[in-house]
Amino acid sequence: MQESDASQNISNPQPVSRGASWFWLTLLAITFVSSVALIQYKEKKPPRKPGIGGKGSLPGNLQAMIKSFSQSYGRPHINQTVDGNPFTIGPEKFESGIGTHANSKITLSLAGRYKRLTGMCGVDSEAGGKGTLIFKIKDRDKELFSSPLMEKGDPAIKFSVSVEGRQEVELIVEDGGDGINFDHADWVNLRLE
Ligand SMILES: [Ca+2]
Repeated sequence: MQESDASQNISNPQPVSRGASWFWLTLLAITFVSSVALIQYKEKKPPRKPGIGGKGSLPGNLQAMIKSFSQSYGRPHINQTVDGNPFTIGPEKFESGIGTHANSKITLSLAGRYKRLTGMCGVDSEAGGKGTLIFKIKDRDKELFSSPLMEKGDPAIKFSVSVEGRQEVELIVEDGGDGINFDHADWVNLRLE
């Protein structure tokens, strides 16, 4: 009886075997697709110049247009203040932007592809003392925007400047004439159109 049962199992193995094959093939396919998706996700990390901190990306991949930067304290952060915190300017919170510190110059390479740069700027509240700043947007010697002297607690100021035909613009933060102590500066809600 035992021999007969065994031969029966061997002579007709297809239904069980085929089902198992499909299961393993499906599992293999899911694993492969998941691995490829994971690799692509990792490779899609937003392009950013080495030395810039922060997290995520800016609208239009603007962080990839940062050609060079310099500042007197710390380093620029994407979507964070210079100290790595969420943005707070006066009474408002912001999620998107570049956190920096006077004296600061961030050069954006636009390659003549955009008409307008809009956004807001202000002194971040994270510093212990009262920062004082002036924000400017320039194309070398040509000044496109200048804020009044801004202090910690002041609401953010909006700007909208024509950048039509310009190859580069510089986001500049000056110390307001009294040194750079507590001069935590935020460029927020930046958009290129
Ligand atoms: Ca200052």
